[in-house]
Amino acid sequence: MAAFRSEFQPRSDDIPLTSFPKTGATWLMALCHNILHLEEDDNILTKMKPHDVVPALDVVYLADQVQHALLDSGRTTGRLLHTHLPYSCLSEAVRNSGCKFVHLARNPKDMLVSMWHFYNKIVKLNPTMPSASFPMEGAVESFCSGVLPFGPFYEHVVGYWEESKKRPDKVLFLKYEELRRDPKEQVRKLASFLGKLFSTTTAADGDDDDEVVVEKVLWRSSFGRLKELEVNKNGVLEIGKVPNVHFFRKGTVRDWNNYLTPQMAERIDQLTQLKLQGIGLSLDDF
Ligand code: PAP
Repeated sequence: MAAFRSEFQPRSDDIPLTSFPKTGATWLMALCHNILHLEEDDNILTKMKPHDVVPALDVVYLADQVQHALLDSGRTTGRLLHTHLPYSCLSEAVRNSGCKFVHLARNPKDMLVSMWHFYNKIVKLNPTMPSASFPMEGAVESFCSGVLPFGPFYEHVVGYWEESKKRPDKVLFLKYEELRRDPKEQVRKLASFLGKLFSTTTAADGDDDDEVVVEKVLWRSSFGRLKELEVNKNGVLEIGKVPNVHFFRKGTVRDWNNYLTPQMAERIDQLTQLKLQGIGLSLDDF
């Protein structure tokens, strides 16, 4: 992380996408890419996983040798980049860059269940890690104690929320559940924030109807479509070599209901209420 903070030089037209782990970065990356590059016939997301199209700054700067080449992905302007770092940990250069940030938040119970599945899969891949699975009781305990990768969760989400209130023209705060509930409206909001006016955009097939364009963005970014692509069924991440398939599990809301006991859910809900009290932010799952 130190290398990212000291070496990364942002450009003012970079677009950092930010999220706590397992809150839907894959979806956000695909949506932003498809909004900005809808005119391109050759949709790169059919050949590369979203995380390889939108480089993760945390990972690029973690590699033994910083892989600067990955940062450009062939684009000199409007680079989509991603980080899991909390806002307070970003360098002054990034915070003062004038970049537009898009943050995606998610209900903490669904995030935790997603993370629990992911880490249990990763543990099985790594022979140096203990083979025992990571129990849910331990995951809930870690979450409530604020001990998670890039954690604690609430301070992370509140940091971006507060920045979005201070600088709404520069920080857009989206929620996974709202994207699920009202995808067209949320995509329009995202596109407008990114400066892409659909009414004047012409999709590759020449159809410039706003509704059709929004549907095309949503379809190209959809869980069902991405999950079935060969690259996501069989490929691995460029850095880290994690199988892409592990980033497409279920893609739903309230899956926590299948994994958390009522006591676990209650404990997290109480903490959420306490931590988000009085700041105008809810992370409801509807
Ligand atoms: P990351 O933090 O490792 O980058 P991230 O993409 O943020 O992962 O989160 C993965 C979650 O997003 C998974 O949720 P689940 O475990 O509850 O299923 C994954 O299924 C979900 N996801 C991935 N792609 C999409 C998509 N296109 N639409 C909706 N959800 C998606």
